[in-house]
Amino acid sequence: MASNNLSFKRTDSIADGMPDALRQSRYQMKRCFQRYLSKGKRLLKNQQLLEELEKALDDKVEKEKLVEGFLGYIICSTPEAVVLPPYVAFAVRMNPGIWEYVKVHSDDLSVEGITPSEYLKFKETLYDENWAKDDNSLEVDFGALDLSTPHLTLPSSIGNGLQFVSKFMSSKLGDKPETSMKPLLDYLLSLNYRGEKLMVNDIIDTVNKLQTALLLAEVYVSGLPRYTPFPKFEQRFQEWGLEKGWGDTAERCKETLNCLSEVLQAPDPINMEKFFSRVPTIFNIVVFSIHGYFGQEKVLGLPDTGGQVVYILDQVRALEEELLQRIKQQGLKVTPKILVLTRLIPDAKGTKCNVELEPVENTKHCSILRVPFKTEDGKDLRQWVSRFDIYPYLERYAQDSCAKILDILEGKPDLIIGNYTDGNLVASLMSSKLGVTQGTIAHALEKTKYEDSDVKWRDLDQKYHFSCQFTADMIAMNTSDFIITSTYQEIAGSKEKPGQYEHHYAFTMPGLCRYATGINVFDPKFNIAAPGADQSIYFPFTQKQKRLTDLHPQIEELLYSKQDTDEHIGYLADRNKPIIFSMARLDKVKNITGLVEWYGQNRRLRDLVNLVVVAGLLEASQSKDREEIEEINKMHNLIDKYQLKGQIRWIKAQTDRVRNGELYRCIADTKGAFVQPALYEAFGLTVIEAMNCGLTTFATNQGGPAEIIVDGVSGFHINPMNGREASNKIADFFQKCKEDPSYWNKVSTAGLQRIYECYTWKIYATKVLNMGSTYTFWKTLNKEERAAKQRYLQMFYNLQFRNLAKTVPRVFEHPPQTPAGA
Ligand code: UDP
Ligand code: LCN
Repeated sequence: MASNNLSFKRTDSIADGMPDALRQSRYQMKRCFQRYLSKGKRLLKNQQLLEELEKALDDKVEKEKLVEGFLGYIICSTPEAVVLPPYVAFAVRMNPGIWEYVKVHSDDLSVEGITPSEYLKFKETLYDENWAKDDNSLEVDFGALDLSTPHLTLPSSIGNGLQFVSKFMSSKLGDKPETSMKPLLDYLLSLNYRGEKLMVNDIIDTVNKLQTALLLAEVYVSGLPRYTPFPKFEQRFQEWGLEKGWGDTAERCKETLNCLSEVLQAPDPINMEKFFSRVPTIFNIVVFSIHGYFGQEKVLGLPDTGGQVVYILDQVRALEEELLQRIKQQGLKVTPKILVLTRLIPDAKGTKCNVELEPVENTKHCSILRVPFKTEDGKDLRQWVSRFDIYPYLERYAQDSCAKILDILEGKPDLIIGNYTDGNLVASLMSSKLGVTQGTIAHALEKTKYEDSDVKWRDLDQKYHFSCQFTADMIAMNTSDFIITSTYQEIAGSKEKPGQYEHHYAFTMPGLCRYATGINVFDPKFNIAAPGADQSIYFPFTQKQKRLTDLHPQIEELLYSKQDTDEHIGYLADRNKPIIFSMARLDKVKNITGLVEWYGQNRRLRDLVNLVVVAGLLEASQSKDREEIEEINKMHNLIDKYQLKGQIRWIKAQTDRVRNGELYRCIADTKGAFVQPALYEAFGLTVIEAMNCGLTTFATNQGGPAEIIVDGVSGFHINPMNGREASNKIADFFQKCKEDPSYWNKVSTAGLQRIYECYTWKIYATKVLNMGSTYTFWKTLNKEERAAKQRYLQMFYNLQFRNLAKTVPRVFEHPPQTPAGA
């Protein structure tokens, strides 16, 4: 719409630039505002704002000028506006993360900049006027407690918190080394493993002494053969005040000593980051993933149980590997431990979710620890609980799991990582109590999945308990020392669309709480660390010697047998055609039925390829999940309506990951493609699984996949809102492959390259452990302000969250609801 070559400066504030622009098009804009006001009080979304603007302009040339100019640009950049005659209040998003609020008087077109809080009050008036007008309505401003935290300023840097923190620390600590480096010395002095000192001991009590010791030690180790093991010179180190942890060999020690000397002399971000990647801070980690069925087999596809489980099992394996390597290089003999805390479900539905302690396969030091929820009278709660109804159990769960963890680890963990709202809240409670560094991960933030779920919270609360969920999310985001996200878009979206976290910047739940600042995406706590896929399972189809040929007869049956069974329906009459394949939970948002419909409607695509989908259950009578039942019925109707039998195979959810890996490869053998058609996907593990197998991938442009794939290079984006366009794009690809078979290989290879460069667990684990050690130091730098914020958060938890959690019925009093889908 609006051109990028506008004459005004983008840095000008809207409140400054808008009056002139309105004056220049006064006549048209008055008409436009009349249209905005014509239906009285209301919330206008971007599309409506633009439509009304277009309708208000009749002269074609004028229209183009205006739409291409500053006003057009502002309106294009306004996700929503509140009409409260005679005013229209605009929430303008000029760039990712950057919002400005203005109100315009529709009579004289005067413009006034307003605060987020004022804007939110405007908005609340539409839903709860008395509350909006009440001066004493609950308003929370977490930003007011972050005043001395430095913030990033460039939208392009959002998500690079770690680098920013290293840069900031370099300049801050560089001021007057003797005093400004004292916190770093204190941090080093605090390092220990079970009470045994690491890196430095109490002989070193000033920065000067530290510098001297480093110098002496470096000269000494430089004279030793490179591979001299640390114990050979440990005693000399201790005499200088240095303990173990610098390295396993003379050479490694020398590098670490030199790195710290450089930092002390004149800090620079590169040495700073390098030093923190070597400091022995993290040995024991606790990961919370509470809801759903957390297990290693037969769980995927059960209610509330999807990618989060896969992510965490792979994550802890990768963290263990990285920890072991680091501990060895640090010259320590420490055994790390990683505990995944989940709920123990006595009625485990044939899974191992009723087992208290279970080792994680292919690891030596990772276990799943299951702690039960308690009923009000202290008994173990037997049944699964939907993630939407989980809130009354969490506080007690935090206490019970804390006791178990301290017992098993024989002390505190060094890092606590939460997952999703429930895990993050419990992680916050525990990290505050124990004073341990905390990281949070969201997988999906529920607020963004449902339009206007904040202002309309009352309508949805009985079913989803968003009052609890959004409050818990706010507490966790603000308590956490760092936030791990899978993509940039998860934090700050794109030029066109706000990100999931960005949606929590300023928002309101009328009648409950107004968040004047919820979370600011320019906070340096945000970090992108994308997950990978287990490369021992998801490897390229071309690695012939590794292929699981034993499984081929089963996969052959799964794909091509002609009979319907309990496991699959439909068949593929022409097996010479490539297969387009999809696999997901049978939730609405995954849009598997959308894909079947696109395929049904596109004759050209049907002629070119077959369709295979792995999704959910095959019979509505077998499912207890409301959404899944609807989707199952829809699938059957579509297969009949478009007479797809002979071209489609619908296979029920598959829980064997190893076989699924081979299945992706067998689809690649047909020179087919993976299609991920979701209406919205937070990240999309299946996308990287398919790409790891060398299978060309088409994935939704709504959410994480848009960032994983470079469109037209390493795969393709499809727009799930435009099925015809999407199915034609897939058909064009297969047409082109027919004409030039090398094209398929080109895209497949580029997909693999993209994965190896950006989406591996090794990259992930390195980043996350660096976050652990750096933020553990970072949080010591402005202790007082943090302590004040912590107090505020504790009060908020106590006065707000606890009361909300009490309003959620406990499931043993009321039968559990089936979930609406994860
Ligand atoms: N999955 C599976 N069987 C199924 C459906 C999905 O094993 O029938 C796996 C899939 O391979 C992936 C995970 O479940 O590892 C789904 O993760 P994704 O991020 O795609 O979606 P989520 O379910 O977390 O929304
Ligand atoms: C949950 C989701 O919905 C997916 O988009 C992610 O890939 C998965 O969790 C793992 O983070």
